[in-house]
Amino acid sequence: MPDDNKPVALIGAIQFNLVKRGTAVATEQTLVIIKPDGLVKSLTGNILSRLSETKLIIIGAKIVRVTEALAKEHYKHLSDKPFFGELVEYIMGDVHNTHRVMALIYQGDGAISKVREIVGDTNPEKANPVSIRGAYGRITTTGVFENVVHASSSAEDAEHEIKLWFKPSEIVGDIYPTKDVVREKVHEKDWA
Ligand code: IDP
Ligand code: MG
Repeated sequence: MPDDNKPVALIGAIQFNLVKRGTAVATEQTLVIIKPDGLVKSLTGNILSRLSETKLIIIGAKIVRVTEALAKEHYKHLSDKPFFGELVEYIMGDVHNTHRVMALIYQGDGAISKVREIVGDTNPEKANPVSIRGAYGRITTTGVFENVVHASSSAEDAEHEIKLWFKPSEIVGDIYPTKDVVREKVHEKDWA
């Protein structure tokens, strides 16, 4: 019996798997962020359940307090937009008075498009009503799309975003090349 999930080819860093009807689908990783509105609306469990329909696996997950620097880097492709300032405040949690987001990495065949499909269109009013954004997103009076979740939109974006949000040690598995670094005089909190 052939194993459908057995890797059949390695092309560069991308591993292709044989899936039914012989189609090649890349094993991908994608970054998902449950934005502050998703957390304050108590949608975390619902969103995770919806995403579990993909049968992808979670290889990293954490609650993050988003700094201004992280927010600006994450949305740097929109820095010339009139809503950029409000977008940064939104992802930092200033708008919803909660300074938390949940960041997750999903992995599996076609992960990027599978997650985007369930997440829905950027504009919550144009998104499929049964998608997460279509069901729970809204447009604010000032025009920002409060769309509950972020999901990477390409393999290039996913790699950049995963490296921005996660350290190698926070991810189960080796997804990108790493290097050993020795850091001296690093001050961090430990349990007292
Ligand atoms: P995406 O989140 O679907 O990948 P991007 O274009 O990368 O869409 O935009 C990032 C975020 O910026 C969106 O999720 C949304 O919150 C906000 N946004 C994008 N375009 C607009 C817009 O035209 N008006 C208001 N907010 C927007
Ligand atoms: Mg995007």
